[in-house]
Order: sequence, then structure tokens, then C-alpha cells
Amino acid sequence: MGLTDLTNGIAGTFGSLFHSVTGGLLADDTIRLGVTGLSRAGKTVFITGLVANLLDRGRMPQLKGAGRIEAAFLQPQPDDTLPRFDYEGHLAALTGDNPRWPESTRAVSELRLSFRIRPEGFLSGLQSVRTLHLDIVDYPGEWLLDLALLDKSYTQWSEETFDRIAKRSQAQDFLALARAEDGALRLDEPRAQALAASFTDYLTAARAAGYSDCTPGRFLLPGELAGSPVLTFAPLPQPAATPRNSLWREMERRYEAYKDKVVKPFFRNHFARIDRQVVLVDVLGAIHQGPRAVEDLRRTMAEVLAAFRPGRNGWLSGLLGGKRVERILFAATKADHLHHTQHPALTAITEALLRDARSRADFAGAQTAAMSLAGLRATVEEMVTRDGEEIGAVRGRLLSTGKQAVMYPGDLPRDPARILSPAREGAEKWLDADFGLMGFAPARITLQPGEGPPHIRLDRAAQFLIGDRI
Ligand SMILES: Nc1nc2c(ncn2[C@@H]2O[C@H](COP(=O)(O)OP(=O)(O)OP(=O)(O)O)[C@@H](O)[C@H]2O)c(=O)[nH]1
Ligand SMILES: [Mg+2]
Repeated sequence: MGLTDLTNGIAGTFGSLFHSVTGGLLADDTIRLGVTGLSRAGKTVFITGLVANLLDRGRMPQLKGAGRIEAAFLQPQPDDTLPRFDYEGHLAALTGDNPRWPESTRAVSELRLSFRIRPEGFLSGLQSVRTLHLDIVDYPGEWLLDLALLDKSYTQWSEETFDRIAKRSQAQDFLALARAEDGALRLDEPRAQALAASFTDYLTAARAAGYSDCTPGRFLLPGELAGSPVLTFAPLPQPAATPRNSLWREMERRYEAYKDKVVKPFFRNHFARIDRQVVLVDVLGAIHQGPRAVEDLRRTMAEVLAAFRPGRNGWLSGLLGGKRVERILFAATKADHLHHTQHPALTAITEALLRDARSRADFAGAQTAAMSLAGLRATVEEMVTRDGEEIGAVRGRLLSTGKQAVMYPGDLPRDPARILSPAREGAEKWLDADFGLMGFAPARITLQPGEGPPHIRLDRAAQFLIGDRI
């Protein structure tokens, strides 16, 4: 190595050092964190609990870099046209004098939490305090299901929908109406509206009955699109001829407009910009409802998570252009219904339930993890004696009566197959057990200074999601 090489090498080293120092000074770091899950999965409670515990970190021992955070504060979000996540309103509901669960939200919203972080290590004297923004985006998991529509023509979508809902009691009124319709006749707007209304009624009833495959997603959450043509369509059997201006042709056109004007903008404006993702799943709720609900949840989640394997969808992979979600956390929510000794079983069932989808996401290069958590812990643990045996239970205040009650929901099997196999095989009931669940109300709490509301594993979740950047 000659002298010039040597000096070049040294200059190079100093150059990159200088660069990293000034880089730290100039550019603020931003993580865009998506939080999703099907309706009632626990998104609002999770975000509220997470933000409260990131602002006051007394209950976050597993967040390794917490000691370096000098300050955490809420700031105006970067997107001016998105509704802000109503953190203060939801926190007031959960921790007020008369604590209650927040209202259902069912739309996209955003919140920016910023940290001032002290540098550590041998460069700490050179680097000044840096800022990390955490932009949290809450959006319904049902919207990801709409991705599957992009690959389907109106004819395909109609056929598949009819196949899927043919046997469901909630769909019979709509099916009768749709079968009586002649799509070849000229469009009559009141008839189109009646079909769309009946299809929406079916979706609403199906969701209430515990089905999770209720798409198109925006039919249940129309917002400002209510009554517009993009939401005034329904599946129809294809008639032999489909002349111009026929009902069938117009339905097809509106279905395509839904894809172009509703589905694609969501993926382009929100989904494509997400760096890290939390997928919340109410596994306990489905187990409580029975094998059919578990199987339905498994199939729906596989479809939801297809969005994280963009290679399967040409349009989406073109949009992302190689950008990938870096980390995905799959979390079973409401784990405070179980004594902690049962949490490993719940996590194992969640992993098995999402197995197809998880390996896909892994394949796409994302780092994944699964855990059981509670955004707000509404219970305390208690040992009870049953048939002469000590078992771990939980105690809390019942939603229904306001009275204290002790609950033991049943023995979750260590082997997930004992839950998933009967579900796949279409069993009506669990063979050897019932999994009871009680609805608990949030407990009244008095917080010490520096402490957020009680939770389960929000610190581990935060460590996985943002720990490497703190
Ligand atoms: N015990 C307990 N219950 C919870 C927890 N998180 C959510 N829940 C229950 O689940 C319900 C739904 O939670 P949300 O956070 O509103 O769910 P979401 O996913 O935002 O629901 P939508 O806004 O309707 O899509 C709550 O009303 C509670 O009854 C938790 O950590 N512990
Ligand atoms: Mg919500």
C-alpha cells in the first residue's frame, strides 16, 4: 500500500465519520408504524396503551433504550388530510373516573409521537441529541382484504361470492333478490340501489354473526362515500348477453371504479409507506365462539396477510418497487383474560393459526415475531382451587353487572393442533372443553408519576417494533 492509499484511507474514514455526525444533526429519523386487525381486534386500545406507556415509561422495563429517551411528546402529524387518532379521548375513556372501553373507530387515523434521544457510546460527545418520529397509522384489516379484488374481474368476484355465501342464513334475502334479477335489462337505478342495500345488509349481519370475510371493506364503513356509485353495486349472476347500459354492465363498471378510486388510493397513500406493522388478532374471542369462528379467522387472516407478500400481486409489487415492511408483529390481544401461565399456549395457537401467512411474510424478507399482549390490563391474577387443584385465574369487574368476578376460561391446550384441527375439519363444538370468556370493564386506576396504564407486554412489543432505532 503506497502513501497516497494510506492518506486516502484515512480521509475516507474521517469523511464517513463526519458524514454520520452531520447526518445525525440534519435528518430526523421517522418510523411509520401500521396498526391493523379485523374489527374489534383491539387496535384502538393497543395504540392508546402503547402511546401512554411510551410517554410515561415507568412500566416499560423491556424497552431497552428507554433510558436514552430524554423526552417523548405528541406533535402535529405529517399528513394534513388524515383524521388524527383521538388519543386524548380514548385515554380519557379508559382511565377516567368511570372507566369504559373506547367507541368503535373503523376508519384510518394517524398520530405522531416524537422522541428526543441522547446518543451513547464513544461518539456521544460529537453527536447532539437526535429526534425520532413515530407515526402510528391505525387502519381496518378489512381494507387489506380488498387487495384480492384487484386480481379479480367482476364476473370472477360475483361467482366466488355466491359460492361462499350460498349456505349462510344471513345471505338468503340477498341471494333471492339477486337471482330474480335479469342483469341484461337496462339499468334501473332504484333496482341497483336495492341490490346494493340488500348486499350491505347481508354483510352487516354476517359480521355480527362472527364472519370475518366481509368484503368489499368499505361497504361496512362508507364514511363520505355513502350513497355514491362506487358503493352502489353487488354481485350478480352473469346473463347470456350483457348489452351496453344493462344493469350487469353498470355493476361491472362500478366494481372497477371501486378498485380504482377506493382500493388503490388506500394502498398507494397509506399502505405503501408503512415501515413496520402490528397485526392484532382476537384469537381468544374466536376460540370462545367455537371451531367455525377459528377456521373463518384463519382463512381471513391468510387473505389479509397476503398484502405482505407483494410478489403475488403484480399491481402492488409495482407500487412498492422493492420497498418492504421491515418488521411485522403478530399479537393475540386481550391476554389479560388469561393467567400468565397460559400465555405461551395462546401465543403458540396464534403462531399456528397464522402459519401460512407468516412464512409468506418471512419469505418477503420481513422480520416477524408473535406474542400475547393486552393494551390495557383489566384484571389481576388470582389462584383458585378447583377439584383440589390450584389453578391460575384472573379477577376483574364484569361489564354486564359491574361486580367483581373470578374467571378461569378453560385449559388452553399446549398443542395448537387440538384447536386448529377440529376447526379445519368443520367441527361444530370443541370436543373436550368449553372456553368461557367474561367481558371485563377497565379497572379504576390511580397512576403514579412517570407510569403509564397497566398492560401486558407492550414493552416487548415496543422493543421489537422500534427498539433498534432508539
Ligand atoms: N380485557 C381486555 N379487553 C380488551 C383489550 N383490548 C380490547 N379489548 C376489548 O375489545 C374491544 C375492542 O377493542 P378496540 O380497541 O376498540 O378494537 P378496534 O380493533 O379498535 O375495533 P374497531 O375500531 O371497531 O375496529 C374493547 O371494547 C374491549 O372490550 C384489552 O387489552 N383487555
Ligand atoms: Mg378502533
